[in-house]
Amino acid sequence: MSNFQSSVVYQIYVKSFYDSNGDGIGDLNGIREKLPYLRKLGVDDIWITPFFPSPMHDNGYDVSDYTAVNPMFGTMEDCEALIAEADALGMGLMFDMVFNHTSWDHAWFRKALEGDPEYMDYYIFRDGVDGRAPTDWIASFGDPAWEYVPSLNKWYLHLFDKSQPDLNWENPKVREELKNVIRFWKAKGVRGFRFDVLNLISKPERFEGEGAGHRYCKDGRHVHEFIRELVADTGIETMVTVGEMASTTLDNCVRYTNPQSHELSMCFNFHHLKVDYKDGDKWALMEPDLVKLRDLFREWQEEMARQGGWSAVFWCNHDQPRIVSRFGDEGAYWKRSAKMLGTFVHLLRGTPYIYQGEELGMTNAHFQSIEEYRDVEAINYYHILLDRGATEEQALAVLAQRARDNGRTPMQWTAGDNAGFTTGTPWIGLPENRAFLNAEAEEADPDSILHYYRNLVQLRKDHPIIARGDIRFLDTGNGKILAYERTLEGRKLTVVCSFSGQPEALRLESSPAGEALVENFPGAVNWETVEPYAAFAVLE
Ligand code: TEU
Ligand code: CA
Repeated sequence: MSNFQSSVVYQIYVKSFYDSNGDGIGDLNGIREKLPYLRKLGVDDIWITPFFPSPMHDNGYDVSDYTAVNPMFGTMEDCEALIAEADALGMGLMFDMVFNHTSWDHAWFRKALEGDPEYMDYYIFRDGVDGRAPTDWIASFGDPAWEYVPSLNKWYLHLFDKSQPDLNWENPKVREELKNVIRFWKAKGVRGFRFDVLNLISKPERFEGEGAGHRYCKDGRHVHEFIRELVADTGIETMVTVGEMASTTLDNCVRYTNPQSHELSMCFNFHHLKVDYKDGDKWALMEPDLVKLRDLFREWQEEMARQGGWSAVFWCNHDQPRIVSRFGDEGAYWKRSAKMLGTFVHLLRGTPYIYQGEELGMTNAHFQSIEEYRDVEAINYYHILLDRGATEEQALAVLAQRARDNGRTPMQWTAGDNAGFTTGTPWIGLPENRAFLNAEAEEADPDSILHYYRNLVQLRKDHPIIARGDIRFLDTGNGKILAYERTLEGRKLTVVCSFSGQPEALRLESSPAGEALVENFPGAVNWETVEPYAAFAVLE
């Protein structure tokens, strides 16, 4: 049992967490000031999104210097102090390594644009075909995935924004440069790393085909070899490492995370967060398919356990809308549904991640105009939807549910101006519910989502069955009720979660006896009729 298998990780989107100097932008010293809050929540590790120098076209996921601190977020001294203070409180920091691509402002890419052949080979430059791009690939943010450089008469690949040229991992010099970045931050005392879109780094031998470019690059031909080499040569196998794996497969995730592979501690996959994508299209709305959600969790949880893999389990991050708005309820059942969603994830097999504000039940942004949006992906797709014939109202209705900005509004600390996030003007707006939805108010309310999340984190430490137990999903006779059982050394934990806003009939093969280990409201336990958004777990 490695530490990370009984840990809980908290994700901080640095730009929106807490602003310590009144410029409207979250920063490293803001995180330092809130370490006691995180300590009280009980989390073990803290993943901080990139705070390295960047032109911020993709809010820091476009890095121009991997071993420095963006002055917008603070200084290297602030960073070193943050590492030391977190460590003194028993929490480890995980920094976010964006190794699939750099910013076009990175010195390596500037030299490539000057025609330096050594640095052109750090990236993926190709000749066009009959004056056109090498392939008709589309990047994740909706643009063509190749950008033409007239001075070189070449095209470069970018699976994301054109300001994010993909690195050529086939080049051993690139791999060595990135290992040096890991060595630099490891020497500073971080406890682990999150690797951005790590399963896209190994590109195909030939570039062909059309459509979403990442489809041709995911889980590429050398990806496992490259990860093993990076881990071995930097000695990070004993650290906490998590790979973000876009559109990956179960077999690959077993390979990425089974200790015998000597690759990563765990990985994120996103299939469960696409059950409300109509025909697989993020920008086409559909009610969540809960039967598909159950089947995905059943397959991934049971197979990862059977094959010795390890998953990061989560609902939210800085790319996703807020889960209580997505799979829960913002109205009468706001508090109860937020607690249900937390219960479902925190009692699963795997390492749970809490995204900033999730522990408060923070909701989507409810922006009313395109001017309120900040994210390159959302703004691109707003115009793409209009080009496809949507009205402004229709396009805004899609963004209101799908834009990544929904997860990037400032953390709500108090009921005061800007929810206590900043004394300045926040870089992005906030929803109206901060009057009651804030850490200070929830600290004072023993029945709050915050107190409930603290208890969920503590349960993992008190009951080994949660961290170490096997898992089996149960047939509930009802597609809106998800249930599973954890077993360890003769003990059994039965977890029942209703994703429905109505009372629902439950038909389990047996009705466990025993007291509720946790329930999201008094009297939630009922083995015949489950109340709206009820969640409970019974330990025998
Ligand atoms: O995200 C990659 C990724 O899969 C998301 O962009 C996702 O595909 C998209 O948001 C769903 O519509 C990582 C980072 O988490 C993200 O913030 C960056 O924009 C992206 O990589 C490029 O670095
Ligand atoms: Ca600031």
